[in-house]
Amino acid sequence: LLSADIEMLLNQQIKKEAHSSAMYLAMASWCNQNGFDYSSDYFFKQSGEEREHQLKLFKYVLDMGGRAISPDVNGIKQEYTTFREVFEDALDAEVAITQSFKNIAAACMKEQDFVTFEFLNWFMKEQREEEYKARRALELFEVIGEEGTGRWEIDKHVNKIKYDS
Ligand code: OFO
Repeated sequence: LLSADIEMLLNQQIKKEAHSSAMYLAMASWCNQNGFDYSSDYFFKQSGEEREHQLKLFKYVLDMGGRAISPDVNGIKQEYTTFREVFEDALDAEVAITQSFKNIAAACMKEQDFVTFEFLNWFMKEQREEEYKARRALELFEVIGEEGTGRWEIDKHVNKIKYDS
C-alpha cells in the first residue's frame, strides 16, 4: 500500500508526465510548421515516451491499491520565438522532471517505502538518457552554428542523437 503522501506525489508526477507529453506535442507541431521535420519527428517520439511514463506511474498507483487520477493538462506553450528556444525549454523541462523524481525518492526514503523507491529506479535511469539527449541537441547549436544553412543542418542531426548507457 501507498501512504497518502506518496500517492499524492505520484499523482502529481502523473500530471507532470502528461504535461511533458503535451509540451513535446506542441514542440512537434511548431517544428513541423517551421520546416524542421526531423526535430518534429524527434518531439513526436518524445511525446509518446512521456505518455508511456505517465501510464507506467498510473498503473503503479493502481497496482498498489491507490487512486490514480487522470490529470487535467493546461497551459501548454504553443508558440516559440526561435528554433533554439524549443530545445532550451526541452532541457529545462527534463532537468525539472529529474528534480521532481529526486524529491519523490527522498520522500520514499524518509518513509522507508522501499517498494516505490525501487520502482522509481527505472525513471532515474531514464532521466539520465533524457537529459543527455536534450543537452546534446542543444549543443548542436554551438557545434554547427545557426548561420546560413546551420539550422537546417542542426535539424538533420537532432534525430540521430544516440545514447549508450
Ligand atoms: Fe522525460 O520525463 Fe518522463 O519521466
